[in-house]
Formats: sequence, C-alpha cells, structure tokens
Amino acid sequence: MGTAGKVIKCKAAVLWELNKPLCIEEIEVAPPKAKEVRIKIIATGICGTDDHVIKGVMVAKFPVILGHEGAGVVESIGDGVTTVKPGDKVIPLFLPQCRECKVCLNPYGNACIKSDFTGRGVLADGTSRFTCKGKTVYHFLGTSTFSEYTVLDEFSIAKIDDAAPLEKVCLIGCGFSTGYGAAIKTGKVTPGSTCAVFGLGGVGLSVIMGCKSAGASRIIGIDLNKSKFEKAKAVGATECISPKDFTKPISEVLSEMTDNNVSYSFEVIGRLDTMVDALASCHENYGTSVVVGAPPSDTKLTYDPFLLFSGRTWKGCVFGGWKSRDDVPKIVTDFLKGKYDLDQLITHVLPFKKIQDGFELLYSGQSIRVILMF
Ligand code: COD
Ligand code: ZN
Repeated sequence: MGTAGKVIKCKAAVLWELNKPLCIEEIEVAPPKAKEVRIKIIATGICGTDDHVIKGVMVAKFPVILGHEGAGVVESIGDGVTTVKPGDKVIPLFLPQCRECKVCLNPYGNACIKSDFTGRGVLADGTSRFTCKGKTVYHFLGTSTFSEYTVLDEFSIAKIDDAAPLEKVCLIGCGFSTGYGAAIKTGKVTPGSTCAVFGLGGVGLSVIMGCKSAGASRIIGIDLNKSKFEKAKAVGATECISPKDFTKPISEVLSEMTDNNVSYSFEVIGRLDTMVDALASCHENYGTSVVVGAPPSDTKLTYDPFLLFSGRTWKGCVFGGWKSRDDVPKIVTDFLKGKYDLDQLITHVLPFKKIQDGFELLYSGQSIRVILMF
C-alpha cells in the first residue's frame, strides 16, 4: 500500500486531561516497528472502561487515545510479523496473548503478562507511535481504537474471517466475549441447567446468550430496572425479576422459583452486595457463581464462609476466560454461523466524529452498545 513505511496523518479522539470531553484532533501515526502492525480501524464500540479513564477510576498516561473494542484492516506490518498481512481483517486485543509467558503457557490462563492494565501507555518496546501538536500521545490497553489508524504489538491482534462484518464483530473485542465467555468458558454452563444472571446491561445480555447457547433450560434475569427485561427475554432469558418487587432476599426468591436448583449464577453489575447475593443464589453444594463485574477498587467483601463450605464454587474471569488470539477468531466464526446475534446489543450507530454524543448515550443509560463508524 502507498502509506506503508510512512507517517500517516489522520483523525483521532484525544483525551488531554481527566474529566474533559474527548477532542477530535489530527494526529500523526508512525509506521509499525519490528513485531508491530498498523491497522485502519473501521468500527469501534464504546465501553464503560473507556469512561473509567475519563473519570480517573482507571489509571492511564495523558494525553491518551482510548478505545479497546474495535475492528479493522491491516494497513502495514513491521519486520518479523508473521501472523497477519496487509488487507487482513483483525480485532485488536486489550488482553493480549504473547504465547510465551507463564500465563499464556498455562492451559487455563488468559491474563497475559503483556497486558497494560497498569497504564504504561506504550507498546512493548516502551515507546508510543502517536503524536499530536508536537506532543507524545499515549496508547490505551495496547489498542487505542478511537483513532482512524493505530499501531499494535503483533501479540495484541487476532486475524479474523474475511467475511466478518466489522461494524458488528468489533463487540467481540470486549463486551460480548466477556459475558459470553463467562457462561461458556468460565462457568461451563451445562445443557438443561438453570442460570441466574444479575445485571442486564450489554455484558449481562451476552452472559444470557452464552447460557442459551450452552443449552440452559431456564435463564432468570435480575435487574432493578424493568425496562431491561424485554431485551433480556429477546436474547434468551426465560423469566426476569426485580429485587424491588420482593421483601425477602433475592436468593430465597430464586430458590423458591426453581425448587433450589440454580446451578450457575453470574454477577454482571460490579457491586459487592450483588456478588454475595449471586453466590448465595446458586445451589449450596453443586452451584457455581461467576463474578463478571469489576468490583470497586479498594473495597473488601464480608460474607458467611458457610456459603463456600457447603460446596459452592466461586470464580471470576477477565475477558470471559478466553485466550484472546486463539479464541477470538473462533468466536467470530461462530457468529458467522449464526450461533448468536450481535444486533441485539447494538442500540446506536454513529459517525466517529460524534463520539462525545456516544458517551452521552452511555451516561444516560439509553444505550446498550454504541458503535462508531470511521
Ligand atoms: N441489582 C440489580 N441490578 C442492578 C443493580 C442492583 N443492585 N445495580 C445496577 N443494576 C443493573 C442496572 O440497572 C443495569 O441494567 C445493569 O445492572 C448494569 O449494566 P450496565 O449497562 O451498566 O453495564 P454493562 O453490562 O455494559 O457492564 C457491566 C460490567 C459490570 C460487567 C462492567 O462495567 C465491568 O465491570 N466489566 C468487567 C471488567 C472487565 O472485564 N474489564 C475489561 C475491559 S472492559
Ligand atoms: Zn471494555
């Protein structure tokens, strides 16, 4: 391609400071160095975690280009890149898979040590590929999809099927895979089982899709906001309840509804009280409860240890437990085979320049997922 090896000038949303709106700026994107790949982003979702950086709940180096739920096409590759080539459709991975570290080599591990959850804001060689107005701009989670072009380490990229619609499969880069994997990969939901899903946002809906695809026969959605019920039922919930409608603890309500037979429960809210409620709601002996929602930082839980002593299993997962580079292409293929429907999660599609409107939709609770198109 004509741009390979050259600096590309393009548009990106730059966050210059905490608690400020994102600014659409012209930036310079340097060519990829060895073992790096430059991608043209075609579509990106907006996730709550991007907002966590804006609000200072999650650390990052400023100025920064956020975005970690995108899909695009390879523009050029650096020396030594073997797994993708220009023109390939790809999904950037905020949870990389280097295939060399202790975690990647463990058959059950997926939180590769090359992940940038501490906010270093640079690629593996310790530098950034972005500049704006003469200043270095930092990367976010090794992905930075709120830019027309971005550069990633090769270990942060999954090559996907050429037939994949990028404006939909971008959700596989974060929200969908997180929920779907919590059910399929981490919870290992079994056919005919009963599941309870606490929290019916985009990730909770993805958990429901996972439970359904695993063959669960009852899937009970729990949310304070009853306007979430219709969509939850459309993606596979068999019943929905609001804790507001009961005076007794929700675990007792679920036990009565199911003859004490909830095998799997999922917390997809990120609250301490609902984490314990979800644990108490699964069967005291053979039940498994999965924590999907990120807990508030610097908090501690108090719970009755008999909840575990009787035999329950309590687990958590990041990115659904998937090994990103191995599994994301398979999740995309399953989508192309019609195994699940991503349209149900997409409530708004906006041009990239309207990114701030997209965040406003997130704040107002009107959106499940907003997709920005370049
Ligand atoms: N009881 C019942 N429902 C509640 C309660 C409550 N006490 N409080 C809130 N809810 C409902 C809300 O009405 C809402 O419907 C739902 O819970 C939450 O949904 P959303 O739309 O706010 O959020 P999601 O589904 O997009 O994501 C929620 C998570 C908690 C999963 C997310 O914020 C998170 O923590 N993700 C996991 C962390 C992670 O893997 N991060 C990696 C990169 S993102
Ligand atoms: Zn996310």
